[in-house]
Amino acid sequence: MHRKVEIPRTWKFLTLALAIAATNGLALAQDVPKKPAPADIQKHKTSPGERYQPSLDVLKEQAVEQPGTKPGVPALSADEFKKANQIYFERCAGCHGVLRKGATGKALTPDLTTKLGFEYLRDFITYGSPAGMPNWGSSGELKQDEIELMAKYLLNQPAQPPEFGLPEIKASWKVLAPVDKRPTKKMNDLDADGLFSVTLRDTGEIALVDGASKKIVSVIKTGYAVHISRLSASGRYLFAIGRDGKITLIDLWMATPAPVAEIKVGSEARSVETSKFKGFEDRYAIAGSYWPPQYVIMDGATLEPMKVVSTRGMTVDTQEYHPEPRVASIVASHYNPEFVVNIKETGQILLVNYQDVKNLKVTTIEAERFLHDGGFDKSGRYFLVAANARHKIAIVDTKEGKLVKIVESGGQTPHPGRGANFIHPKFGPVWATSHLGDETISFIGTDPEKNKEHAWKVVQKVKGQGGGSLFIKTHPKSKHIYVDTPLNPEAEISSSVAVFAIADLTQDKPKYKVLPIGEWSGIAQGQRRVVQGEYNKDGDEIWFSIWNSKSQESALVIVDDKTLQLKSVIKDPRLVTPTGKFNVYNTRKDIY
Ligand code: DHE
Repeated sequence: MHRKVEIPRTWKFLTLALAIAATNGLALAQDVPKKPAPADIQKHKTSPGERYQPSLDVLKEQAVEQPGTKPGVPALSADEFKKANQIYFERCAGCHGVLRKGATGKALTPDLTTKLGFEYLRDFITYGSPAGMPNWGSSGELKQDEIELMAKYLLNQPAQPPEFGLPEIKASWKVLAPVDKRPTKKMNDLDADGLFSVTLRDTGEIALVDGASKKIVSVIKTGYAVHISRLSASGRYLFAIGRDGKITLIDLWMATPAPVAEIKVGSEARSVETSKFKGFEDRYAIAGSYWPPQYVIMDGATLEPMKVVSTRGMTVDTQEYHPEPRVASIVASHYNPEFVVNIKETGQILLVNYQDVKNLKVTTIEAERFLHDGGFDKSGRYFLVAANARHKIAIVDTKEGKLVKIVESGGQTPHPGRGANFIHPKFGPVWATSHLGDETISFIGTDPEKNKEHAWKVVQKVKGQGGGSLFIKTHPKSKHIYVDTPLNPEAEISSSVAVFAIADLTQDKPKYKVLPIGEWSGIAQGQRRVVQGEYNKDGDEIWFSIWNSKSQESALVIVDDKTLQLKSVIKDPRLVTPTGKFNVYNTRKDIY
């Protein structure tokens, strides 16, 4: 059952990027035959790792000024320009950058594209490349006229979406309930720590689900295609961020939890976090944007924007200027009054000290390019983050404010989510990641005190069901590790999870059990992708989302962690496209 993954064109959940494989440093001019032979075309299906690229769905809807056309370059009408922009931001910008100056993919600026010419670009977009560029034309995803339009578009000057500075951010800021009008004590009898905030991706909402009764407490409107939820240190405030950069601040003390403030921090965003260091609990919030490339520090109770900081700067390796390095994951240090901000394209990890926001001190740690997601080790001191397109994990000591090490992850395109921490029977405390590009699950030693010989090394690699994994999960009270595979093209694999018994990891090739979560949901339609396990507060249940399309039925499936049996299924017409789930207690305490 260990299969390398090639994901088919039919994957419609995520709009996909025009992927030139960054990892291979693919150069248009060198690799692409003008008229590829049909045999070649068959070969280049891209891997989930290459296809799991940002889709700038919000920017695609935004009006962008059309640059003038230079002599000798085919002119585009206003309608053509608008359509080309939509295609570009939805499918291409994730790899090639908003400004076409390159991100994980190559630059496509007119100085380069005009050398290649219209016919070359048209054929390249049509047939793609075995090294990773999707064959948009021969796969039928783009029509002939759309391909020709894109070839012309690439010969023209890039569009420049507007910046989003403090005036725009401030104009979007709304306090719906001022602090002095909010409750002074908890006004409901909900077990707040037991709640789950469930992302309802395609309706732009979160559902608050009670952990004990499994009933939906409320469904709250948030930003577009809401991405993640995070909790304030006290557990009172819940922050949800949409892809459109809108943050919704929800007060869990209200009789019925409801939004008390909202703000938009950029045009495209994915991450939000709040201050957790002793003495600063709940005081500040931070959010990072993909566009414009910046982070914003806000007041934790009102979201009042205090400081906007650009992330434009030099790449860690070649030390060249990058005009749009996106902000990927952000975590709040427990050891210092700092946020750990991961800058994707430059590979710099910023420790942003919020003690004095006016005189902001930022420590810039050289890490590795293409930082994406990550989490703390068991002690909460070390932060491990995947440089996914480089197949590496960078480790930071948040106490000393230093890079510890960068290690090969041991597989293709690590994607840990926040990772999973447990005590390995042979190697002591480890942090685990699964991979998008293959079936590898890697365990990295995290205890430099008592298990020094294993610290910061991949101590063991085991094989799961296949590639296309996004999230791995365990809990301090659990004896199991769960690995999802929602992006695996095999329906059977994407609708189930693999579970390893921690005790079995003494074996060289430990076996895993497959839980048919999709089947357990009782839903017959759709691909029933099973995504992101999340434990309840007590650590005796793990919840999975059945992520179908918007028009199909979805569900939450709850597994008894001890017996690995189905415990319950939550179905409700309001549960549309559930993806991430965030238990209040585990999220605020960084338990994973
Ligand atoms: Fe995510 C976390 C970016 C697609 C579900 N996602 C993150 C984080 C980033 C990110 C930077 C870390 C936030 C943090 O910790 O501060 N995600 C991106 C993308 O750029 C990408 C690849 C494409 C895009 O255009 O957004 C992408 N992500 C997805 C999905 O398609 C998923 C599966 C479904 C969805 O809801 O969109 C998805 N991402 C998640 C989830 C987390 C996440 C559930 C939080 C995991 C956790 O345990 O903390």
